[in-house]
Amino acid sequence: MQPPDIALPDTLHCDLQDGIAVLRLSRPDKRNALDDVTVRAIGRFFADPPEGARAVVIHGEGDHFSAGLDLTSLTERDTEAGIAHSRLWHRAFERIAFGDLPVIAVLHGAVVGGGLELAASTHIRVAERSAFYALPEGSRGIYVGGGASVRLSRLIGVHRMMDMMLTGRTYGAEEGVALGFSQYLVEPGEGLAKAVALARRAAENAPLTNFAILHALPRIAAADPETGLLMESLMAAIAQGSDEAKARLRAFLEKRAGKVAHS
Ligand code: 1HE
Repeated sequence: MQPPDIALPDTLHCDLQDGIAVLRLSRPDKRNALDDVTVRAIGRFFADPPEGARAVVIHGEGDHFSAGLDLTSLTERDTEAGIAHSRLWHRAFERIAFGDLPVIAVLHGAVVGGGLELAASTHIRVAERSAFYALPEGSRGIYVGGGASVRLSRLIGVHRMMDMMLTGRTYGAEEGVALGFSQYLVEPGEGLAKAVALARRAAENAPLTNFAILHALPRIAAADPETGLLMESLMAAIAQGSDEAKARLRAFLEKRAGKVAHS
């Protein structure tokens, strides 16, 4: 394990393990509630990830992934400061969603409010059976501000999100995997190892392919179909033209590369 080459606050820790940066929310006494310092540091981390990192895993210390926004910071904030605060979260999470590296979240315990928004900005989510999802903003008299209206509504559907906010409905890990909150469901304590294994796999892809997956795919999916199909053709041609693609295709044709296998 190597220490990262960037300064982090006490609420965040990072280890670099063979090209995988493992970022830990580290404020378990407050259930990894996210204050401004932490959100800003998350933004800086993903804008400039540790040298040598090829994928990132993010997880939470203690019994919960994250209790969301640090509610102690909210009582004094006026409307103008509220907009700036939400935009701070947007900038930080945009750097996760549209950064240079695949990001995999390990979810356990409470994944609520801003914690769920953080999870929704990652590319792959691995849920342990203890994970549960909620948007308590409805009952706290506030509104989501960390991107859930855009990202979570796309993952689980606008009306499911409406229900969560209007009625306080929560979802558990098992139903969550069927509904799009996570792509994987694992036993308690197995999430980190699973996420690191997935990160290693993603890190083996050609960098240009990962660029296309992280940057082109979500934009194509959000575009009108005609524009999306054109963007897909352009991206496909760019990827195919790379030396790495040619080398990988040659390796397959010469029987030096693995076959697709279902396990
Ligand atoms: C907190 C926070 C927090 C806990 N801000 N301090 N988020 C929420 O509305 C969720 C609020 N939290 C909870 O519902 C529960 O804490 C949990 C279900 C997450 C965990 O329960 P539990 O029994 O393990 O912990 P606890 O005893 O409730 O909390 C332990 C301590 O953490 C306690 O402080 P202490 O000084 O009394 O020990 C809690 O006050 C503190 N704590 N959660 C501040 N969120 C960009 S906009 C996003 C908008 C939102 O995210 S709204 C959702 C906010």
